[in-house]
Amino acid sequence: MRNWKNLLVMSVLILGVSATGFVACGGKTTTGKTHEVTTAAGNKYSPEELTINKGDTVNFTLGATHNLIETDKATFDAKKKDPKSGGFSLELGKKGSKKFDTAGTFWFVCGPHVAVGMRLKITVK
Ligand SMILES: [Cu+2]
Repeated sequence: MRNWKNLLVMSVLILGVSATGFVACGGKTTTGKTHEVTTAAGNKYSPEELTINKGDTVNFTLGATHNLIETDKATFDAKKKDPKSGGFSLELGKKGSKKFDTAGTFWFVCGPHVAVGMRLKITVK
């Protein structure tokens, strides 16, 4: 009788752990790959250009003196920092991520260093 009880407790524990594992797995909706963008010496993003697939996510890790502002191509080309309306941005030294669900080209600049060319271009295929 005591052994049977232990078996029951064990079964419940095992089922509980399996159920938790299933939920953790099922809750993950990321289907694409994850890419990393950091900042590097010489006031640069690393990499400065990135090509990814629709559904991929980019993790950004910024050094303390760098931020990230999404802009449009004209602003990017002119080395200006006017933000794109509704665009993505990160403050100085922050971490963040963005999932890219639509194909196109996405333009980002660093506010303090865009004048010296600190820019990031992400192409989503
Ligand atoms: Cu910078």
